[in-house]
Amino acid sequence: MTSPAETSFQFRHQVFTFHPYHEGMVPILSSELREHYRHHGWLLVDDALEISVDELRAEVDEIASWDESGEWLHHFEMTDRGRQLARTENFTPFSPRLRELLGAGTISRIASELLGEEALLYKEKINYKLAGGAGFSPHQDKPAYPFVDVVLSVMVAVDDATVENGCLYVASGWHHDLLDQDERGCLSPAVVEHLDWRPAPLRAGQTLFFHALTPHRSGPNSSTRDRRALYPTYNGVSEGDLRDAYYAAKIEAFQHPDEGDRVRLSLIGDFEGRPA
Ligand SMILES: O=C(O)CCC(=O)C(=O)O
Repeated sequence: MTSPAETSFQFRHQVFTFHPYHEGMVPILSSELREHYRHHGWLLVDDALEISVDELRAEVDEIASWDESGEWLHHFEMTDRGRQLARTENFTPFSPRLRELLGAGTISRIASELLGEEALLYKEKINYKLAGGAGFSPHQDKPAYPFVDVVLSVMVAVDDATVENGCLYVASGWHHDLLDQDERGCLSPAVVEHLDWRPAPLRAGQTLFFHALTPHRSGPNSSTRDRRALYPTYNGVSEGDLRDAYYAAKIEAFQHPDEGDRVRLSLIGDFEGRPA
């Protein structure tokens, strides 16, 4: 394992254009920004969103209001404030706006540049982390993603993400290998202790691109305001369109009810919320 490198979240990139991705076209990201991602395993971008934060919030509010009869997947957690929505996934088939935003917009174009080939949407989720909502144990995303080798995780901040309301903490420069895991598929205590964790606060509308091997964690929302975030995940076209296979595997794995003290949101046991 190599040691973590410089970790400040100081890189910004203004993006105003919208184009589908074709190999050989003029890149959005400078070589310096691509090199930053390669070195640190993450890249923060200011203006990858083609819609305003208010429009994004309206879409997220709409999805949160959907009932439980559809093919989208709502997941709930029990909090001191009662039963709350923790996550919705598989919503792009039913939200044309977010389907276009995540499937054909600047976010997917930047994802293509970071993957080095056309990016396909592997899965998508909204983590609500409403006031009182739980955090996520230290983990790498990759063990939760079957059928695929190279994956890019993305967080689009719907609300400001702060230390108080449960922003991500990231360990820079550790995105080359799968690290030692515990029985839940999260990072083992020895690895957690060893890594240099830095908070990654985001303003609403900012986008954090991070390698699916980049170690990250987040605390609970101890504030009185919600901290929602949209998480599209991409793989390169050379590995195929795996979205249907991913959701089929997830639905199959979720046939069994939750056991133990944590509600399951993922194929690994990273979420610390209680069963609802
Ligand atoms: O939204 C968060 O606070 C962390 C989410 C996360 O790490 C995950 O969903 O894998």
